[in-house]
Amino acid sequence: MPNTLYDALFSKHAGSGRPFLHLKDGSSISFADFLAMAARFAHVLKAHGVETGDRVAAQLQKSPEALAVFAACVQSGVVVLPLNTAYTADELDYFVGNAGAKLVLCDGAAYEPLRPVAASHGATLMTLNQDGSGSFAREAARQPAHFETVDRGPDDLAAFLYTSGTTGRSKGAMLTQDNLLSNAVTLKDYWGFSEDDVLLHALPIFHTHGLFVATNICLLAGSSMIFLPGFNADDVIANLPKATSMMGVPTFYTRLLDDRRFTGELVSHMRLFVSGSAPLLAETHIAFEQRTGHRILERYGMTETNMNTSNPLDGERRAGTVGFPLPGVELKVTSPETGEELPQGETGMIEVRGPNVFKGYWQMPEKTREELREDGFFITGDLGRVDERGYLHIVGRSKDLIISGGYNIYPKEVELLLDDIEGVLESAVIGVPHPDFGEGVVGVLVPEPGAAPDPDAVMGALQDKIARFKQPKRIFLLEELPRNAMGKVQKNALREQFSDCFAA
Ligand code: MCA
Ligand code: AMP
Repeated sequence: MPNTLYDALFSKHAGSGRPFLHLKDGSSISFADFLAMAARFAHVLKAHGVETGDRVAAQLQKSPEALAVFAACVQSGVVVLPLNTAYTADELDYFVGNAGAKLVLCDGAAYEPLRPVAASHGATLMTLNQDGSGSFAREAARQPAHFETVDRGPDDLAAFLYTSGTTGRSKGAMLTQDNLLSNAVTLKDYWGFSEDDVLLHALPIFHTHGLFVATNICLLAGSSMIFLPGFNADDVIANLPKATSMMGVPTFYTRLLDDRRFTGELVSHMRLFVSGSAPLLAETHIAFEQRTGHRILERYGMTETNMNTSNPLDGERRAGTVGFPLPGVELKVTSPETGEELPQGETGMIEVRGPNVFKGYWQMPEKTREELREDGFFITGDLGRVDERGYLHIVGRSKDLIISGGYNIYPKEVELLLDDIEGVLESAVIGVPHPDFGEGVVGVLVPEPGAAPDPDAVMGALQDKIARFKQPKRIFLLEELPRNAMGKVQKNALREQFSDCFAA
């Protein structure tokens, strides 16, 4: 039976003994073995009553098994909900409830905290550990290595990725099979991926970059991946000689440049370095070229749209730009006030349309209408301009968003929690330059009259509520927040005031 995404990414590798994943311990997993693992997982989903169109939430440490859960969901016609391993049980409670997940997969260490969460939403909870053990794996071991693929078409939902909003409430971006496939097809060609490629994969696999960009391109092209559990400079440097290409967030590249073992000689054989998810400073781009002779290829995307623009593979890769709209993607720059398209060269809101653009936010029609126009253009919240040679420059964001080490933090979500803490009258959360993460989160608090909140106690209060990467790395107390005549907090003034608090 046809299943658009499964057929394109997976089934064509049936029976292939070629290596797909090279693991840190030197072993590898072939395409055929990977597909067999996914098929066994698909049987377990079915055995637990997960049906076509149901949602499965997966908060898993990176492993071949975690990746096979994605494949199993696609093969079963199930919507997968990959979740950042840093999210707390409180955060999971919202995602599982909002998505109506039928099954939750977690690491053994998270089983106890997540038990009440799953129970309260009537979801089954099973474990799958990084070493491949756990209740889900145990059941899978008893299942056959073949699963009858469920019929799914291009417009059927494949994944929900949650993205926080400026109101502090996370929204489930609904991505169809074709959203994912069309983008992978475009990128594979645009970046020239083939069976000869070996991609060094050190990204997490619960976000677009590591899962849909890196992995789907490799599956489509038949490339293999050096599949590292995370970014660690020692492991990356040890494995680069075996790779042809690498994808990363800017922090990967600044960390490599900080390491004296990272030399031009080490990577002279490499074909391609790609950066995205956060702005790559022009100075990093230049330092990288000076050290290695390679120009990093920077591209721009979003959870809701997959990849929109890219610098070229052949042709000039311009530092400080994110390149051209990808084939099939329409891009315009509009007035944030009127929505009218602006003349070429002017700065405004970046809007995009194409097969890559998502279908809306799960059960949030109003939010969807605010950001996705009826004519199909998505209002990105990023401000940019297209230069005289057609390269897009991202010059800022109209949305109040911090990007730290490639992870997004919506200040409103953190401010709502800070405001609830005893002794805190109000708060402002800002991002300021950070030498490692690009931007670092800072919390500015105004105490209630007579109160003096202790920063350690404030941090303690956030501990179980939100992921560590969203928590302020520094807390400052002010008597009042700077406001403009309309009473709006002037975050620019705060960013200025605390701009060097992470200075190395
Ligand atoms: C870890 N910490 C962070 C971050 N990561 N804090 C802020 N921002 C972060 N990104 C915290 C840890 O909890 C720890 O806290 C402390 O910082 C130091 O951790 P460290 O060991 O240095 O971190 P790490 O484990 O080495 O991780 C850093 C990392 C990682 C490798 C840069 O964050 C990462 O893999 N980022 C990639 C994110 C990504 O894939 N984004 C793509 C999203 P403490 O010590 O206080 O406990 S998809 C997307 O954006 C779109 C679609 C796109 O265009 O791609
Ligand atoms: P997310 O919601 O996690 O998908 O993050 C998407 C946001 O990351 C975009 O709206 C941009 O603000 C930012 N982003 C992604 N790639 C780049 C890039 N190359 N340069 C600047 N910002 C980027």
